[in-house]
This record gives sequence, C-alpha cells and structure tokens, in this order.
Amino acid sequence: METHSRIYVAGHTGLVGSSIVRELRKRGHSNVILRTHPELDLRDQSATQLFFEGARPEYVFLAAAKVGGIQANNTYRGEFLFDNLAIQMNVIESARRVDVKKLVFLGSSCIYPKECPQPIREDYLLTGPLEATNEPYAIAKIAGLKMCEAYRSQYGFQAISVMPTNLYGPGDSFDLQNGHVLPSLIRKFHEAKVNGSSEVVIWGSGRPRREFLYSEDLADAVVFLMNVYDGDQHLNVGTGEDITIADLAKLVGEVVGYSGKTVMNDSKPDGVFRKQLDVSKLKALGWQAKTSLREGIVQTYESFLTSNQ
Ligand code: GFB
Repeated sequence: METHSRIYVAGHTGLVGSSIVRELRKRGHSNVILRTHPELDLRDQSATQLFFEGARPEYVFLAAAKVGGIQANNTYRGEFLFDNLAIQMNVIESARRVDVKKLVFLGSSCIYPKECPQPIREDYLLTGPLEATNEPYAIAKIAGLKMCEAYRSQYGFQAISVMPTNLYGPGDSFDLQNGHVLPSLIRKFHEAKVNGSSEVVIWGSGRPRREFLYSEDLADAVVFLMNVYDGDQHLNVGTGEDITIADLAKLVGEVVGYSGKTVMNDSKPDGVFRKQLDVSKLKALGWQAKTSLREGIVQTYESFLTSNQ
C-alpha cells in the first residue's frame, strides 16, 4: 500500500476496525474510506455493490462482522450465521468486481475443531466437529476463508485470511450479557469495587484456557500482512500463550483493585476447553505481539473508565 492508496476499512466502529484505522493513520495513510452502519448496510448486496462502484477502493480490510461473547453466539445463532455470511459475501464479491488490488479477511480462532491438538496449527481446519456454542459464527468464518481461497484460485483475486485469537482492547463492548469474557470481567470487577460487593460471579468452571491478543497488536499484524503476505494459506494471529479463566479473573481483579472474592457460576457454559494458536508461521514472517496481558488490561481498563464517565 502507498500512503495515498484508497483503503476501505469495513467495520471501522468496532474493536478491530477502529484499531486498524488508528494503525493506518499512524503509518501515514491519508486516504482511508469509512462508512458507518447507518450509512451502508453491508448485508444489502446492491447497496454494497453501489458503494464499491462509487468509492473504488484499492485495498480492503474486512473487519465488519456480527460478534459477541459465548452467550451472544449461543443465543443469536441465526443472526450470527446470516449477518456474517451476507457481509462477507457482499464485500468480497463487490471487491472482486471493481478490481480491488488486495483484501484482508478477518476470521476467528473458533474455526478450528473443538478437540484438536494444541497449539492449533492452520492445517487442523476441518479435521473435526466444532464447538457447539459458536458453531454458526465459526461456519460463517470458515465460509469467508474458503471464499477467499476460491476467489484466489478461480479469479486470481488477491484475498488473504487471518484468524485471530480472542481479542480485547480500548473501545471494546463491556456488555455483561453479550460481551467477551475479558471486557465483561473488567466491568464486573469495577462495579463490585465501586459498590463494595463482597463477591464477583465468574461464568463456568474457570478451568478453560484462552489466549488474548491486544487489539492494537492485531492491527499492527493485519497491516503488516496486507503489505508482506500473499499466500493461499490462512494465517493464525496470536501471542502463542494462554491462561485459565480463573487466572484471568485474578489478573483483572488486581488491575482493577478489587479485594473481594470470586465465585463460579456452573450453570453458564465453559465453551471450548482450550484454543491456543500455533503462531510459528506468523513469527517466521517476522511478526510478534508486543503488549503483555497485564499492560493490555491496564490500557483497556483506562478506556472503560473514560467511556463510563
Ligand atoms: O470471550 P468468551 O465469551 O467466548 O469467553 P469464547 C468465554 C469463556 O469465559 C467461557 C468464561 O469459558 C466462559 O464460561 N467466562 C467467565 C465468561 N466469566 C465470563 C463472563 O462474565 N462473560 C463471558 N462472556 N465469559 C468466543 C466466541 O468464544 O471466542 C466468538 O464466542 C469468538 O465467536 C471468540 O470466536 C474468539 O472464547 O468461548
């Protein structure tokens, strides 16, 4: 990408898209094209095609998606499947039609089988059944990845796919019901501290392990890959390290400054037991995450405090 290239970031108001826009601006890109959801509904095929014909982007970051934590994925199963399939189908096809030079598709580590060897290598895709709580989202993301592969092979369209681990960072959704675990814990511990509650309730058994990548690190990786990578194979993006939910809760409690106790609510699902990514392919290309989990949580808590005022 040149600094004057026309670059469309789909989903720029979300956690991932907003980080990508900041990263592009930091690197001097001055021609970033953005549309909010009310301005352009990417589930609408003709509206999406019209937008691409008018804006003629040269590069596309496809970060628009319907996302949420374990409960949202499990509750809004139809929407997670439909919205994500429609967004991907419309954006990738419109991009191809107007000869976009390159597109990066953002997926998720939940595409991999529920029980696969750890750490998870890219070639474990489609080798076993998926985790039930987020199967519709995973199926949509697998379809997006396969669409990129098929368009590369049939049309020579330069589309690459990156599969990030669990993400968190400034501007995340701190919703207690529909959010991901890390931002939800930030809100729970903060509210318990402020209200003087004696305990915080954590969902599940606390034993599952998750790998967390700071969203600003992800944006750095994604822009890096747009510039250097053009392979058929999708790439994992993560830190290569994971932590139990119980230890994560301890860390978030420390950062927030909460001194009460935590209790587990076993009636809530655990989800997949472990999904640590093998990031050796990404490392071999020369990229590594920079932000420690503690530092990332400190920054995210600050953003929560600012947005909560
Ligand atoms: O981030 P999360 O909701 O989704 O994390 P997944 C769920 C894990 O954290 C489960 C535990 O083991 C939960 O039982 N947990 C504990 C909590 N307390 C809480 C809480 O207060 N809120 C939440 N949300 N969880 C997501 C997929 O799966 O992974 C997405 O649903 C996406 O589609 C993402 O793929 C990467 O890690 O299970």
